[in-house]
Amino acid sequence: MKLTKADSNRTPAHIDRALTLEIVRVTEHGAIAAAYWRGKGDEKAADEAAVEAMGGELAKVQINGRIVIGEGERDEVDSLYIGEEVGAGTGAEVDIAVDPLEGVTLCAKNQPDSICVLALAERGGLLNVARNVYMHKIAIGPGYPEGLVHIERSPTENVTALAEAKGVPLSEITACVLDRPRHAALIDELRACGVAVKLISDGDIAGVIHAAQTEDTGIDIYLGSGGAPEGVLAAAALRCTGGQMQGKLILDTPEKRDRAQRMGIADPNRIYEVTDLASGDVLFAATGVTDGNMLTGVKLRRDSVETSTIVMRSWSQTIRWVNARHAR
Ligand code: VTB
Repeated sequence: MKLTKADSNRTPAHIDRALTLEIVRVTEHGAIAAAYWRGKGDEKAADEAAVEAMGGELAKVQINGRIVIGEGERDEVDSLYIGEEVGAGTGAEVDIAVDPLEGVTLCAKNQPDSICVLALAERGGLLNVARNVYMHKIAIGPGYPEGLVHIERSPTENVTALAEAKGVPLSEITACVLDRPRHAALIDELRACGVAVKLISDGDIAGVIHAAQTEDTGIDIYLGSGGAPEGVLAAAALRCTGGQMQGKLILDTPEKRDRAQRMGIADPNRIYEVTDLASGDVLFAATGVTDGNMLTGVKLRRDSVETSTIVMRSWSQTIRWVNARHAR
């Protein structure tokens, strides 16, 4: 499927492209710090290490940055909290979403696809959501007609439409789903259609991105609910790779609805398209912590450390894989 620059996800360049390499440094540092905690069974220590390293590196970047998706609220965490001003304080006003260690459990168990993630957008470009909010998500890759799938249609209707558009039988469609009891009915329905289900134990930012890179991953569609912050970060990536995504927040308590309202969400039942979740010019970077489908994990060598990062820009729709060797 050819991705053209006319793709609707492309928007004017408002962000200095030199920041592309700057954000790579930030996710590289976060991933390296977390890598020392791979397989140690200590999720908290791994996460804290990534947060501290990312925060330190972010402080050097020439931006007036504001965290809109972070580690938690100001009174819960010391660093990378929602509303924190970050960056060197010179340069463009930008909003930043971070997930310093996406897949903390994967890292603590040294399992695949734990990554350090950051998205940077024009001020106001990223949907603001609290850490504890979940989101229903659906995503497919580029090259399909707009609206081919819809979050409020049944899984059967969506995979049937997708198989028809792709020109393959349902048995050749693969759906990626988080392996959770809440998805039991979804998984049963997909299997009843003959669809192959790739179950992931964690990490649905990577899950959504995989659905947009079908030729490499074999995954055609992402379905199910997961963290809303992860949904916004995944949308930022999809703005750069092309592809369609919809999200619907799960605001199931009065507290979550109140908090969402204070964060600017007027309609709790709104269906967000990818450009509502991440709008304007967007940069996205992710560095592998553990080896995964998308990225190689950090390699700790005797004299050096190697990292593997994917970094992308919505304006140019450039996707770069940056392999770096850092002196120890
Ligand atoms: C979701 C998913 C994340 O954790 O937030 C999940 O979006 C938590 O879901 O990618 P549960 O509360 O059901 O465990 C991740 O998988 C991060 O690890």
